[in-house]
Amino acid sequence: MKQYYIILFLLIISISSSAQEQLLHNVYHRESTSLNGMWKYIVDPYENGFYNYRYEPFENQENPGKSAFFRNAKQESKTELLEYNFDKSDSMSIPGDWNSQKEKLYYYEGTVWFKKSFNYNIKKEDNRVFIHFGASNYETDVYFNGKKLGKHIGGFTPFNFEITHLLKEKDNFIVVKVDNKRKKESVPTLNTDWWNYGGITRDVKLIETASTFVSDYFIQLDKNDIHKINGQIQLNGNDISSKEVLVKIPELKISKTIKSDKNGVVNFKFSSKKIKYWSDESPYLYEVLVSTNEDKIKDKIGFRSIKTAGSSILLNGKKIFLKGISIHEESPIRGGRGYSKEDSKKLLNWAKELGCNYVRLAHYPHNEHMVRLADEMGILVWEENPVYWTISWKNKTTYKNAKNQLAEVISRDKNRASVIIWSMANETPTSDARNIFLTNLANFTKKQDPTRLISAALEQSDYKDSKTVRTINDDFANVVDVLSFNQYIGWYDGLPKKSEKITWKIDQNKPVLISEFGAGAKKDFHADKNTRWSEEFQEEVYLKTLKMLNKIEQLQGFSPWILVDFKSPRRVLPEIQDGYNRKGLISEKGEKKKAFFVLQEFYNSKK
Ligand code: GCB
Repeated sequence: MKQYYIILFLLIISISSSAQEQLLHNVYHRESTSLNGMWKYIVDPYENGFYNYRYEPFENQENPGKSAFFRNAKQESKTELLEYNFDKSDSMSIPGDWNSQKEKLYYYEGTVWFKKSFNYNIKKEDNRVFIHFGASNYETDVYFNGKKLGKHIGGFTPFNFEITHLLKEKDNFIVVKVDNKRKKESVPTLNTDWWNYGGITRDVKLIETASTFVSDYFIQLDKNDIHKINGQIQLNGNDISSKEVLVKIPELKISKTIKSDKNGVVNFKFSSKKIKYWSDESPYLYEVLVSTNEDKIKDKIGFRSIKTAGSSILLNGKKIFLKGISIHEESPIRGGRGYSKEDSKKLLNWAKELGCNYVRLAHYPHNEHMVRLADEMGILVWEENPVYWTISWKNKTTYKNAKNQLAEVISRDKNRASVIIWSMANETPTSDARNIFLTNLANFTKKQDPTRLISAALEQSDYKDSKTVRTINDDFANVVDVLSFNQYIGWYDGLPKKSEKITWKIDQNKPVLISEFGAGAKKDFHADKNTRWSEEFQEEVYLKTLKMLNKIEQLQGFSPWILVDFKSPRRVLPEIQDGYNRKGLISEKGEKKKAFFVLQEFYNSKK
């Protein structure tokens, strides 16, 4: 008999949004069935599936979860009035944004309804089944077999719902409403410099678990003792108290059975003098197994420490210079939103070829393949919350939303050794309200994950009245562990030679990481180094900027803007931009520009 379990435990490590259930960790190593493939869709710009003709939602207290399109309605009699039919509608590929799949939806921002049908045979009678979305942009309402499961807000983080109690063997159907309308109070807000790809943009899976199972764990090196591994495990189900949980790291000869507390939580500390530490030079991953009598989950986890000391960044106690590049999540293979392992591999291979040991994943959480591959390839990672430019700093719902998106990415990636920095925001104008907002986010992050560093891409300004000295004058600089800022001298700010005159006076005794610099260039447009948009101009900006920034005493790394040209509706200059931000070192067709080799040489010669 299938059972309906109410999830009632305290959320200790990862916190999911109020609207949906606790996130299942490590979905790529669980028993699962992919729902990727062709999904039916209905474009609904006026949201007739959601609101009646008085613009009142069909869904209300008497009718929770009701909408006009929530059923997989079929015309059953000649007289029935039905004004939609999923099965006769067009299909598109999921995962995948609608803008790059359907020409008519290229600029579309609004609601699209999706439907997928499937049969399912449960593997064991008391097992449970969840539906898991890697991401969907931006607001997502999920209905299953005619019942609403819940809603998720945020375009770049995972969410899941339990469907055990509604699942049948035949003819299940899932209906999903996805709305990517930009809104002032959203995170991000109305204005960004990237394409607002809509749709179910990452993998969709059914995950089958035992009735009580290991839903989450956080296993990392102790921040202050590199011979200790700390862990916390969370069980989920109605039999979570005093349960025996076995944790094994076979290669370290660790194997220990520990009993859970009444909340289904297991805490442990292991000591070992034999740990091979994960690093960019030697990205060693250990097989870690967590099991109960009914459940077993496996992961590959690297152990490393990351700290700052004065202006240094220390990886496993050793100073490291971060040779990085910024990356947007666009597919270098198909164009549009990236989601696959192949997309990630191509991007990270280019970063490696450039000489990078570090990437900034801008400006929102990228898909899980990216960080898992970074773990394998030995690439350090900066992950970022989409608090970008202007946000409604005083709006409580906006804060809750930003915090929830951050909680979800921390929950997903907390066991990835590659991830060393959580970035709170990008280029946000200073004000009291903004400082409070970001400081609260930073405090929350430290609580969720005390093992990693906090940063944000800040802005620079003139030092006092000087026209040639620059500084960072921002109260949030006191909160971050790593002081990062974007600067565009030579592009938005004068011509390349301006950087010869600029010096930097940075008073904070913290590591400085330049989160952005760059210039636009159209691949194969050649001219002299003073001609905008030429590869030579971009090359000159790189040469001059690297020289200027390299003199900053606290400098510990760079992530120039950006690896590949990317789509942005702000970039409309015909024959040059044609809808692309051209600051890539590589064109969208995969061709390297001259500046690629300047940075490559710099990184190859940098110790
Ligand atoms: C920035 C932003 C980035 C833009 C870039 C640009 O400072 O952080 O999102 O794309 O400048 O190209 O203007």
